[in-house]
Amino acid sequence: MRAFVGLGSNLGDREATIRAAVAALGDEAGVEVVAVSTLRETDPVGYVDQPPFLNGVAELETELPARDLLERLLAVERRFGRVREGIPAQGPRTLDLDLLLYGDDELDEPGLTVPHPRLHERRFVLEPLAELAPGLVVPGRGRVDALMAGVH
Ligand code: PH2
Ligand code: MG
Ligand code: MG
Repeated sequence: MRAFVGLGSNLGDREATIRAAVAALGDEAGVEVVAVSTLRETDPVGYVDQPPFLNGVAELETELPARDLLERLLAVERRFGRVREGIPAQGPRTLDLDLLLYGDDELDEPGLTVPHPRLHERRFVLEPLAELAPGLVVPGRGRVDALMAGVH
């Protein structure tokens, strides 16, 4: 299955953390990293009182079910120092790995919503996604390049 993962960091050595996390994902059994977008600096969206992010997207080929892949993403976040306790939901983090797309699947389960519910309105996700796969269709939302044209 083809899957796309959002990459984000706004604490510590952001690029080193993201690069090491992508390598760690590729080391997981049943996960191959097919492509990684350019990493770009972005202003924080939502909870704005935090440092700028480095964002990108990784394209994976995986044999893991979506739930297992999500668990691997969360485990890698923890390994790279992600702390959730005492920090606002959209607040600063050493590493954020978001499951954006899992093939054409549409899933809405506890802790696992695919496509990612805010993907279509976030430029910091759409831009790197468009770099890798402009013609990709986000189920229920349309082509990535068309979505890009619709965000400011
Ligand atoms: N992630 C958030 C909240 N706001 N802003 C930017 N620019 N990049 C992010 O990755 C980001 C954010 C919650 O996951
Ligand atoms: Mg996120
Ligand atoms: Mg996340």
